[in-house]
Amino acid sequence: MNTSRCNTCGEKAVIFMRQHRLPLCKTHYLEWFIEQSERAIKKYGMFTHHDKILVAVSGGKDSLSLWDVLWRLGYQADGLYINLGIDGEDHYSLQSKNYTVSFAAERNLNLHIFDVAAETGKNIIQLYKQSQRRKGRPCSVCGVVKRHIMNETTRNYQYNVLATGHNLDDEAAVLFSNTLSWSVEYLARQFPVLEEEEGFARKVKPFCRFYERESAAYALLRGINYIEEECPFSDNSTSLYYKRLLNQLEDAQPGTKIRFFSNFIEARKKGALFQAPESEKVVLNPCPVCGQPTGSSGKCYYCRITAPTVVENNDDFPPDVMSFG
Ligand code: Q46
Ligand code: ZN
Ligand code: ZN
Repeated sequence: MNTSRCNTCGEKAVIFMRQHRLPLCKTHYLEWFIEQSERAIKKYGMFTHHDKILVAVSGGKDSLSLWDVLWRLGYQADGLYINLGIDGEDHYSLQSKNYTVSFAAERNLNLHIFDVAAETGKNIIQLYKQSQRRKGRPCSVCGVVKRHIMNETTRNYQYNVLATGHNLDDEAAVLFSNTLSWSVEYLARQFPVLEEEEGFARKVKPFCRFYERESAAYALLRGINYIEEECPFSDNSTSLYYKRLLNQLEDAQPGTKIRFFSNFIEARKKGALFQAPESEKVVLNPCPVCGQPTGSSGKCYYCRITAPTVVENNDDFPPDVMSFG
């Protein structure tokens, strides 16, 4: 097989996807990427052209590519950018916001901007310091805050569904982590679609079958300007470590990641795998402050960490391993 020539037209290939044994030129890669996105949306019944979709956008390649693809496919997709206020040397939040705002303006798309510091009085680092979880990185607090805001915005503005740009590398790393610890409750919830339930909006991940390099190639070839730097706190994270391990396996055996994830999803679809026992299911109550569902008997964790006083109890702190972070 000539891997340097496009499989469709014979022109010079710009990408070779080893797991599919598929070389493609720029034109046919962009077409292939959009077709595959549409296929995943239909395969899992994610949404239709009648639905109002909210895309969580971070300014990175995955979420902006997702928004671009949905826009090109004619879906009604608005964006939500959450300004976390992470402004170290690289001005990460400022830069990522600028990329997102320019992207939306160029395409005349609607963008909601939620500014954490303006809304709660503190940026994500300050909320983290106040939360008593001062060791390590602010990611667990950040995950709670982002999930809360995404859910609230989806519901308050009556979007039918929240779409996130998680790719196969993200999903495989989460699956790997949850499998290593046999976190049955989280394994039972990992799927490309999470249906609406008890105050939680419907969530979908249309890019869950794309390798990270595929969404990066799409953004690059499409000419999307995105923030290339990762959040400064993502360095040395466990998820990055698992991604590196999975990449080593993938190098040795192309297709490992897609098989690992797809075979799990197929088994989940048959309903045979990882049903969390009824006795272990978390009972959810509405938070007395914001009304969102919480496993706690009082205020939800978001309301406690965004309150001006220090959090007293971290017993029900959600772990990092949840799919939507
Ligand atoms: S934004 Fe937030 Fe991530 Fe940065 S602080 Fe951690 S969780 S790494 S996706
Ligand atoms: Zn071609
Ligand atoms: Zn609350």
